[in-house]
Amino acid sequence: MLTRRNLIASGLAAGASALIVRRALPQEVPPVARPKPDGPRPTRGDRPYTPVVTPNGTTMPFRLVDGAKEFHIVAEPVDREFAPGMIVKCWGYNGQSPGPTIEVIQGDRVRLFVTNQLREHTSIHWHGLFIPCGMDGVTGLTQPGIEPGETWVYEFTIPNQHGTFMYHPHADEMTQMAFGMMGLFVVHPREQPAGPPDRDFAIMLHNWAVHPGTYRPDPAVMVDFNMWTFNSRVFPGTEHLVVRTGDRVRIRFGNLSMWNHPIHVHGHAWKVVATDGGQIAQAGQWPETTVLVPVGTTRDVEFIADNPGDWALHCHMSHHTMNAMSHSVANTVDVDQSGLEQKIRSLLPGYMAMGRDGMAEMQDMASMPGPKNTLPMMMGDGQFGNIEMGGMFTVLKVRDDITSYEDPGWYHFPAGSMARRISP
Ligand SMILES: [Cu+2]
Repeated sequence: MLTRRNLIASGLAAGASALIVRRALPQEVPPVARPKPDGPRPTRGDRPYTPVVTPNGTTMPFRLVDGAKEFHIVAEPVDREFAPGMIVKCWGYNGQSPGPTIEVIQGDRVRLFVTNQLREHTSIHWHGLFIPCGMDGVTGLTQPGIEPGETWVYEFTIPNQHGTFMYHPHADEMTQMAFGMMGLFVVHPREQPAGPPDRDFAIMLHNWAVHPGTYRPDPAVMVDFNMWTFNSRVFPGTEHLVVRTGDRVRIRFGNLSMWNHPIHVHGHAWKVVATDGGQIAQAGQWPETTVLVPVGTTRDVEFIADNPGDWALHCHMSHHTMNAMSHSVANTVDVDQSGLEQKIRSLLPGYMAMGRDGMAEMQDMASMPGPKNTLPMMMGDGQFGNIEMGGMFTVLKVRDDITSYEDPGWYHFPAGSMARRISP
C-alpha cells in the first residue's frame, strides 16, 4: 500500500541509487581556457581595428579624397582557379571572385565608383546597409542599369551600424551571381569596448554548377549544384586559418549561394555575435559548434582559440564537402558486381566496377584521368593520407608560440595524444 511514509522512503531509495549511479560515472572535467602563451606575438598593424583577412582573397584599396574613402570597383569577366587543375570562367570584381573585401569604419563617408566591363548592364546593391534609397542599386527600381563601358558613382555615409554586409548586382541576378559577382563589405565599429579581436577572417560561401568537362557555371541550375566554395575556392585549394593559442578569433560568413550552409568547427565552440541585421546582445548569444548561415545573410562568430591542433572547419552538409560529383550514379554499396565487370568490359574497355564497400575508393580516382577541367570528388592529402574532402573544407590551425601567421605546416602531435591502432 502506498503511504506517505513509504513514498518518501522509496523517494530516498531512488535518490540514493541515483547518487550511486552518479558516483559510478567518471568525473566531468570542465574545459579550462588556456592562457595566452608568452613570447613575441604577431603584430596587428597600425589601424584602429584588426584588418580583415580574406582567405584566398584581398582587401580593396582606397584613397582619401575630400574626406571620403574612394573605392573603384570594376565588374568584369574573371578566370578563377577553384583549386589546382580547375579554372572556372566567372564574372567578378577587380579581377577576383569574390571581389576584394571592402573595409570601412562606422561613420565613414564612402564614394564607390563602379565601372562596367561586362557586355550587359549591371548595378551594385549594398546588402544590409541602411543608406538612402537612391543608392540601393536595384536596377529598374532605384536606378537604370549601368550600361557596358559606363562608370557610375555611389556615395553615402556609413550609418550607425557595424558588422558584416555584402555587395552584389541587382541586375540579371540569376546569371551574374551564379557567375560569382559578390563581395563582403565590412564595417568596423568606431569604438570597441572589448577591443578588436586578434584575428578577423571573412569567408563568402557560394555554390556553382560547373558540369564535368566545362568551364562556365550553368546559371539555369536551381538545386543540383556540384561545386561548393569558401571565397570561390574548393579544398584543397582553400587557404588555412592560422591563429595563435589564446587568440580571440572572429570569422565572418556571408552567403549569396542558393543553399543554407551549416558551418562547423572542431575542437571549439563559438558564439554568433552579429548578423547582417545588427549586433546580438551578450545575453542573446549561445555557444554552438555549427552556425547555420542561411541564404542572403551574414553571420559573425567569435571564439577563443584555446585548443592547439589542426581542426577541420567545414560545411556540415556532406555533399558540400565534395567536388564535381555526378549526381546520377547508381547506388552500388553492398551490390555483388562479380561477373558484371567482365560483361561491361566487352562493351566498355577498362570499365571498373566500383562502390561495393563504400565510396572511399573514389579518392583513388584522383590520380586517374577524368574529364578535362574537373576535380576529383574528394582529394587533398594530410599528414596521414587522403582527407577525402573537397568543397567547403579548410583547416583551423591553432598553434602555441608562433610569431607570424604564415602557414606553419601540419600539427606536431604531442607524444601519446593521438588515437592509435591496438589490433590489426
Ligand atoms: Cu554547405
